[in-house]
Amino acid sequence: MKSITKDEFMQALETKAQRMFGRTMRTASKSQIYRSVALVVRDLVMERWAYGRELYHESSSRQLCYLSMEFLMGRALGNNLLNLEIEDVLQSVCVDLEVDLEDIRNEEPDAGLGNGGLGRLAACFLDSLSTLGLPAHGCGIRYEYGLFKQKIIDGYQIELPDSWLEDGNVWEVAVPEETEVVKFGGYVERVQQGKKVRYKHRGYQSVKAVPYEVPVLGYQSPLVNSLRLWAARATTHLDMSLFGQGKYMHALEEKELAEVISKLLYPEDTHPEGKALRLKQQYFFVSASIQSVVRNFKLEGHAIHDFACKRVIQINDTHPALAIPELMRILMDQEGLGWEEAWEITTKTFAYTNHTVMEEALEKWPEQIFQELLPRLWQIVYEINERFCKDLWAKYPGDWDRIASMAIIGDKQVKMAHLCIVGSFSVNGVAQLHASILKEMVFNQFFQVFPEKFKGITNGVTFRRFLLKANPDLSALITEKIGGQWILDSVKLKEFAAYAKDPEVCQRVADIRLVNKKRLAAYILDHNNIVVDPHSIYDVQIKRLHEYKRQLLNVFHIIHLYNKLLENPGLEMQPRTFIFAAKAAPGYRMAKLIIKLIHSVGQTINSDKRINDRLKVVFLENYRVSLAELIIPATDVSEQISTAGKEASGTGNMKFMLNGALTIGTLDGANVEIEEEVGAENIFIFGLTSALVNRYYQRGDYDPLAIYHNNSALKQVLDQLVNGFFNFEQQDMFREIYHGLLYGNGGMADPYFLLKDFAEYCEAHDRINTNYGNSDSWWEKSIINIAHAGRFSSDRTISEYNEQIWKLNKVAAK
Ligand code: 26V
Repeated sequence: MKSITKDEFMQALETKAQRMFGRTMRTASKSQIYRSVALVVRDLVMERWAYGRELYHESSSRQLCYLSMEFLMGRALGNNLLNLEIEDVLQSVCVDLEVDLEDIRNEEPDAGLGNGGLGRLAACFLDSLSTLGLPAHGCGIRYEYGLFKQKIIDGYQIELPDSWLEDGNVWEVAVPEETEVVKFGGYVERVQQGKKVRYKHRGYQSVKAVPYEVPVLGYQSPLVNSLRLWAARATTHLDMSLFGQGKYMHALEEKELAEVISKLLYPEDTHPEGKALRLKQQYFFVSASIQSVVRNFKLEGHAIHDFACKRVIQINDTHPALAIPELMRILMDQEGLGWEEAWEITTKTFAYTNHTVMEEALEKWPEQIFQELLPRLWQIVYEINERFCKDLWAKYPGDWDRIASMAIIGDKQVKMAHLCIVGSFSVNGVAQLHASILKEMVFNQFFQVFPEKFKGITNGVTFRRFLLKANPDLSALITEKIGGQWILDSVKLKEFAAYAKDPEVCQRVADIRLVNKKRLAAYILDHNNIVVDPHSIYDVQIKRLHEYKRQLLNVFHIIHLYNKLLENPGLEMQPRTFIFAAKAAPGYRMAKLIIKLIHSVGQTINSDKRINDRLKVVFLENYRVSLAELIIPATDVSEQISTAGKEASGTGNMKFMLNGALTIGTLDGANVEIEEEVGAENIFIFGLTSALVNRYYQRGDYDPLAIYHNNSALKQVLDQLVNGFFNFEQQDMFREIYHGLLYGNGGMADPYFLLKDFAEYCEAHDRINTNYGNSDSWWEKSIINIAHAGRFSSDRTISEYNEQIWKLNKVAAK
């Protein structure tokens, strides 16, 4: 592959700055330098893309379309530099120019088109697909505003718009000639044509879907896949003659109404109401994607009957579920197929991944909204349901309860997960435990009918972004010791385990960590004005704020440590820095209150001179991919403490392990498999198992109040929530938390078992404290974690999806 020398890069950079901004490198602003650098890199990316696209089109392989409402891509510059293998070139250019490469990188806004794990997983998958040479493209929405920017004011979360496209996006290319039209509303006319019945959609409103493509490079791979993001545009141009008639404003409003569809990413709220626009978004991107997949398929000259041999479509959770009836519509209404054949093709095309067992997150759409917005799809879903219920009736005659609970339409709602299971040939969970829970509990009735569809494929993360790029010094050390093959063959990392007892290597891992910790300390000082000690244990919990993830349990332990230090100032304890970063959904009151509590506790502890800086609490605002890349390499202890059975997989847990952090966690999601890999002595496991959690739910005999009365340390912590300890002026501020745990706020008390797990959690932390004191064994454990992270590479995950579901052929270089 063609590369670029330092002199060529420098020359290209000067030319870009002159032509784009009328500046030399000496007079260009930071933002202009970033954009000039990005444009030079972009030229190289485009060359690869052109060539990679040819490979894609010439390949006779089946192609994958990965449909997702979210792609949490983060920044592109560093990743592209890495995949082009020109980081060193740019680094030396920067030295000559006397600019800091880090400063330049920080000019790029994150592409934050996702809420959390589900969106980031989609981004890791794209990386691995290109790296493995598998022909695929992602399809999603080009949100003008990504997930909100979080500001913390007086301990409260404030949401600001994330206008990430404001200064343009050098990494995308608009392809207006491949625009599709999406139709909403109206009614369906049944037309008899000879023997055939045709359905004509009439009186609809149409919206244009304009694709923007982003190249996805792989590591040492000639294939460049694409991410296609659809933007909504009004179909009619503004008619200036309306201006004279006083109708101009009305026309403007219509235009706005169409374009609002791709305006913003919905945060995943606890409150599902008022979300008709979200259904619109779903159909918008799904319809455009399926239309374009069928169009390109036909352009290749295939017969429609072969569709499922040549295409496979993965749906990322139920959000793109409308793709199933949409393909049915196209096959029947446009291609003229009958129901049976269309259904056969459809059910051989789709595969569905479930990402959560949380009841409130399983999507259901009110019948009426569905019917009004998508009249033709409603008919099709209705028919799918009728036929499915008929089949169930044949299998379970008279078992109405079972049929009612499995139906796709029921209680005046469309149950999207049921539609996905019935309309796909594959249903997968994202970790082994999660897959078992789907089979044995959440979707058990479906498992009994379609056992062959169910699979478990454990998530993974891209090692290129989260180790090679985020932690270059550790990567270099690993490569020095075992060679560079681990970058593409992650299982090779195991060879690093041979160095777990090597004092020199342990010391170097420790030194690298310290440098990363100092870098984070500087960021914390800069952003939070808090001084933290890089020699303290950095104990980190960064993820969306949810009650089931139990940030609150973490806070309780911190308060407990603080109480112990106050009681016994001579206590032997490693200095600790507890670091949080988390966004709460704007409508999720309890989550926001927990953020406030973290700040109040932090304020009290950080300013208490008595504890002599042995404890610090830091909340970093605006959690996002680029911030994760800074925090993870600096982490000693990774908090993965969800209520067992609730976290489908987790992927942060993998990123931390890969960077040598030790996990304190429950037997939940992929933590179970992390323990399998590293062994019980190299992870700090505590708490209820998911089986025990379920037993409590079933029996209804959980009694948090009894635990409160029996554990004086815990009682003290809980009482401090309501006695003004952390907020003297407003003593009742945190009463809702206290009340919910002891008596329940309307529902079950302490439904996530914080009180039950508290004692064991504290004991696990005590073990961490002792272990960190004995530094040899700490670094040995750390190295063992790194060495056994290979299983959690998204390359392994993608290989499994490909073997078990997609069956794509690797594209070879010419
Ligand atoms: C959404 C909601 C919305 C309403 C309130 C409760 C609730 C709970 C969870 C969710 C998450 C929806 C899907 C999701 O993001 N799942 C995450 O997917 C990751 C990738 O598979 C996985 O690692 C995480 O464990 C899982 O939470």
